[in-house]
Amino acid sequence: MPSVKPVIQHEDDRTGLDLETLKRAFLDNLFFLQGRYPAAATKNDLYMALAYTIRDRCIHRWLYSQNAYLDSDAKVVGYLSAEFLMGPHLGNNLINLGLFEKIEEAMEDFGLDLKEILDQEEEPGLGNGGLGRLAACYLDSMVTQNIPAVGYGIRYEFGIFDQEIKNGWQVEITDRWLKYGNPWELPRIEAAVEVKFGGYTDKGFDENNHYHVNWIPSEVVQAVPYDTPILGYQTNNASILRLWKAEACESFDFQRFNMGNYFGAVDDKVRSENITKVLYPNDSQMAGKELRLKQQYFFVSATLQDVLRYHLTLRKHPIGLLAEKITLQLNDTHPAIAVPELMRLLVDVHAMTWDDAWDVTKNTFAYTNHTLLPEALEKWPMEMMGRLLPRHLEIILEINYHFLEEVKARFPGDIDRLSRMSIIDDHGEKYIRMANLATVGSYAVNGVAALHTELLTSKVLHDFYEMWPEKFSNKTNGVTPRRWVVLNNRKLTRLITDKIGDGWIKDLSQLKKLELFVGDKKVLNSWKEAKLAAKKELASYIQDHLNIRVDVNSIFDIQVKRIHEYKRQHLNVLHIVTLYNRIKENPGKKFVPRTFIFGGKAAPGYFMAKMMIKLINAVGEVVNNDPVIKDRIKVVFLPDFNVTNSQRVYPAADLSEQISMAGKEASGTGNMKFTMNGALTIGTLDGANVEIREEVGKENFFIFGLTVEEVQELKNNGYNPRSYYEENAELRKCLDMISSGYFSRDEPGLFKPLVDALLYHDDYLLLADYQSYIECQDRVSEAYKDQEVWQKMSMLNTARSGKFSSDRSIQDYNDDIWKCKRINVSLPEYNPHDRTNIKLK
Ligand code: 26Q
Repeated sequence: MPSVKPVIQHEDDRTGLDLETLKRAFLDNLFFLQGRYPAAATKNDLYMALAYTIRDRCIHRWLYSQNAYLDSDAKVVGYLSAEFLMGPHLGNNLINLGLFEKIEEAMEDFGLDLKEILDQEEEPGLGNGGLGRLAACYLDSMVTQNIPAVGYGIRYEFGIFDQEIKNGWQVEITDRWLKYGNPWELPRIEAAVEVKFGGYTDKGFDENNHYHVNWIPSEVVQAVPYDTPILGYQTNNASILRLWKAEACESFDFQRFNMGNYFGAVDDKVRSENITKVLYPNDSQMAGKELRLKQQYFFVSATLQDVLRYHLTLRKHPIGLLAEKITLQLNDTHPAIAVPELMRLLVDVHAMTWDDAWDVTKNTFAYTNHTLLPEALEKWPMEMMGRLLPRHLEIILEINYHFLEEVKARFPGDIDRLSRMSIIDDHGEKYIRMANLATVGSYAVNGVAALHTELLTSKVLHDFYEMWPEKFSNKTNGVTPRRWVVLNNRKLTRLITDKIGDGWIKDLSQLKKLELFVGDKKVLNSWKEAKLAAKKELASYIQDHLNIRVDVNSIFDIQVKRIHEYKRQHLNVLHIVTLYNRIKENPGKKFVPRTFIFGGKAAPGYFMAKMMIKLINAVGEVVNNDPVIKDRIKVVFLPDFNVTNSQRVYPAADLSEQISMAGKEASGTGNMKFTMNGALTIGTLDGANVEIREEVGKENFFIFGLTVEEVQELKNNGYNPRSYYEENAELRKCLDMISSGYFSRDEPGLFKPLVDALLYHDDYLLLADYQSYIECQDRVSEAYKDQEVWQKMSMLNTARSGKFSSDRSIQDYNDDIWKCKRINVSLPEYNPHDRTNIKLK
């Protein structure tokens, strides 16, 4: 790198936004924080230096925002989530600060490529998929809309595993995201709190003759908060994500050490730290692991202590005012143990009466449900709860007692209803039903898409809906256009801004203005160019990483999401095999070429999902190398689908696969990212697909398959998958080939269990939806032939995607549930000699 000319300092190095200031700050950080001369800097040094440069600007905004929150005394949202799938911070912060282009230029001046530096960042993969990513999008939108908010979660040392593909199979590799350090977080050792586990409760009367329960734990663990500043787009407001790490209470148990039990002492330390070691890699499946319950209670207890300290000590409010000043949103039932924990704190620690405490508690929490799958609804064995959290079990039983009294009064004599609504499931081994607990303990309950909420209130939580209809509402999910369009699709962003200005980035409904241009051939052509450019980038990534050559003029047909039977990646495979057979039978016929792209992780213990990955790769191996196919079909499995990798996928898609069995996908959010980036959707009437179709117009959406009602009817009448197999020759041929080893020559019986599951159970109705899917795909290919019409449809998809901004979702949450006042944060110039404008309370 060339040396920089000395410049006269007129801006503060840590907060200034001029090109020269930023360059100077970058070099200073490289020298003083990384200890490097530019000539010796590694890529990681360059990344760290730039990250610290940007972090300073984040911290500036965050400290002033905190101050503004305290001054205004406004109601604050705590967003409680066991997962935050943030993705890389640097690029996103550059976008939100409006510095992306300037930093690109600064790096260019040094002879550096910003892209390469951005690629250095190891993303914090602290989530499984949709639910975790939703929490991240919601933080972005809450901050952007100046709603005072804090995200609370767990600082897993190992996030979601990295996926490698070996011989077509998924292999899991430990995610060591902290290996090179994390420049975005600030540990707050002094704000650590203690979390208790186990032991027993002691009951009696205190000196004032008040009944009092004392919990004597058998284990105490430290919770240390790590804070990451979160910026909004074009606002001075900044917030934090506070993640808790478990540490041993004392770094060493000296008593044991003195008694000569060195290993016993170290054991305790290891046991404590285990609590936040690893994220459970399950989605849509409940695994009743004790450590998982410990994780949940650990972060919830630390969070509530933190919240109460803020409320009582920092803001000096009376405890009874908690619900007016703070609202706690539960991201699914994972943090639902917060309900009895708050009761415990109010009654046992703050000496409130049960009734007063219950009043505060049920007005503090709001609960979002993300699933209808019965196997995914959380329930914990009562025995385990009693052993780990004896006081909480007592409180849960008391909550349940009072609640069932209320039900009895409302519905006298309805024994079945009592048993359905009870927080305790006592059919055999007793369980705590966390969804029931969360519903009873919250003032608002919502589903994540219109159809999902409809099914929630009419089925899964119907009894609760009958009791408290006013508690329930729908809040359709959304995704942040800052990361999912502005950052990951620079070309499209420039094109859109060129035509309609940049107001759409903060108000996505303004994309509607694009409709004015659908008749403009020049614009349509630029639209096509932007898509083609993104396809070329993805194609070269595929070439470089997987050594597969794909045709950028083919339809990029993409299904990226967790691998699960209900999401039906294997239905997509049946389409591929169908096309393969058609070409083989008629090699000379004209055919619209397709590139099938898959990505996604399977839960490590989910045998069938792992088999589906192997099947995709096995079919790819045959199809990609068959000379008769002549490159007309390619199948690509992108390994290690995560936020980073996904960002080059959405912009490149022509077709978005959203093909879950109707009634199973609560919402989906990938579907929204594709739509914003101009992909057309082939989808069932499931989750938010219903609303996407409504918005973009049914003529711009490829719909197929059974509806929720038809699924129900078919199942009620005794579904027989074999009859579809027998009656459909094309389908039969596909299944026979897979089953008999056509795609697994070395191991002919390999896929038989997968095909048998379809022939004998087919819980997700692939065979019933096959014909409708194939016909719909034929319409897609036909439509793609007329590129002008296709580009118009693509543009209309983007133009009409405004509803799916997480800004709209957050507005809905705030208007109907949280009712927080927005705060205007001013950002006085930081002056190191005059800090009187920062009050430390
Ligand atoms: C539960 C117990 C023990 C271990 C793990 C879990 C666990 C972890 C993660 C259960 C579920 C999840 C994640 C669920 C999830 O991502 N659901 C998705 O949420 C999205 C956001 O609302 C929706 O769009 C998707 O439809 C839904 O599947």
